[in-house]
Amino acid sequence: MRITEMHITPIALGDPPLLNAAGLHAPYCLRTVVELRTADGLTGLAEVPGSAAVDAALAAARDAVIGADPRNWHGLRAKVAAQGAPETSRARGDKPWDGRTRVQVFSALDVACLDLQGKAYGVPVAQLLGGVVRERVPYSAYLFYKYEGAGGELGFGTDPLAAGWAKARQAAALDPDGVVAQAEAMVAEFGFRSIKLKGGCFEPAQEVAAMKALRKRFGAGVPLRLDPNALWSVESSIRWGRELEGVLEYLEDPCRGQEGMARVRREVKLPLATNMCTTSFDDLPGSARLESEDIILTDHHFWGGLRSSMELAAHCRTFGRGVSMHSNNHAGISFAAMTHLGAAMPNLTHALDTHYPWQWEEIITGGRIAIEDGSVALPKVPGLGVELDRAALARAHAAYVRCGLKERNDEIEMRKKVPGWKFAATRW
Ligand code: GKR
Ligand code: MG
Repeated sequence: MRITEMHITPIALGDPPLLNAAGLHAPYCLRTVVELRTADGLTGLAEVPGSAAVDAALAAARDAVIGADPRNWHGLRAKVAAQGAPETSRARGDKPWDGRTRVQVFSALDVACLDLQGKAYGVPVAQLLGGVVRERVPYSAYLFYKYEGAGGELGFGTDPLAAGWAKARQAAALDPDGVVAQAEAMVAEFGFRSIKLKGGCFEPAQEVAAMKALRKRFGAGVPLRLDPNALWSVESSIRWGRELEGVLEYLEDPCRGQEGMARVRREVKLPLATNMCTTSFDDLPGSARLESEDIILTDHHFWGGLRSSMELAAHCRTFGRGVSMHSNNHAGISFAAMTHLGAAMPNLTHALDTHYPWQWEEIITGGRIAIEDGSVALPKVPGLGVELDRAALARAHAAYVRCGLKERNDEIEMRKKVPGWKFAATRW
């Protein structure tokens, strides 16, 4: 089995004006679709967060990929790794998302090769990851503070005919009442059984009030999480973390760095989760030594693929960490890959994050993947279980060309609303 073609297609999908620690989501989120074709006519798919830099890094790996056997992951991985210096966690940057590119190349190739292998052997990817431990994978409602309006061609406009969750997705949510209304609509539509709020947007007091309002509305049976994306100082994290004891199932990245997180963890009786202080294998010795978190949120796009995420899960088992999953905006190929990983991870301790409800377009055949009772059914067909809708892919690529965005920059978008706004690595 030999890979004979590699196709890299940047796409843009509509995204509402969601607020976060680094500013405001643009009307489009960028993704890149990778297709690997073999001489015997199979196609393996993957999707990664899009940027011109990621696309260039993928293109640079093409020579190593063409001619490779997708069944020999170690061989292909080593060939690509030999093309450049290893990328450590320092290259991640201080934004909520991960700025590295090579980990995403490994991720795209790992997922597409697994899709090819699954198709060749006639088994779902989850089986190649060690077997299916759950047929349905639980996800969490992911709430955002937001301005009114939708994204994409609509920009900040709204569709007056929208109803149900589509209508709620356009509504503003800027205070505790708005957050609770958003949660009610999202939970009613998708049946989520746990709720996360993206924080780091307003003063801690306001975000803590929103969590308490959610608790009051949904009760202790619905686990809650708050993620200020490390915008709080260690002192604020201790002060506001104590306020949230007994309210949250976990507090995610209240402050920056493993030392800071470890201090907060000693002072506050609340589990801490991270996708910011322990983000790659070179962070693991520090995590074990300092005990910086209770739960590590893997993300196959940033940990180098599904197989690497399984390696991380083994570390979590050894060092007594819970494991769950981080997300960014994504489409159906990533959603399928996340679901296979969630289905195969024996020690998954919490429902996974997903931004999927915020998007409405799709690039796979059959349209949007169904989230029911807060979970997604593992596809029972060979590989990832998704195929490209060529017309939809072409539309999403045309949107990429038209929108002119080449990387995610929430600061620029935020300045359109709040002139002069600047990202601060620690704000409160
Ligand atoms: O989509 O705005 C967002 C989030 O802030 C995202 O970029 C983060 O990476 O979801 C993420 C997180 O859990 O930190
Ligand atoms: Mg996070």
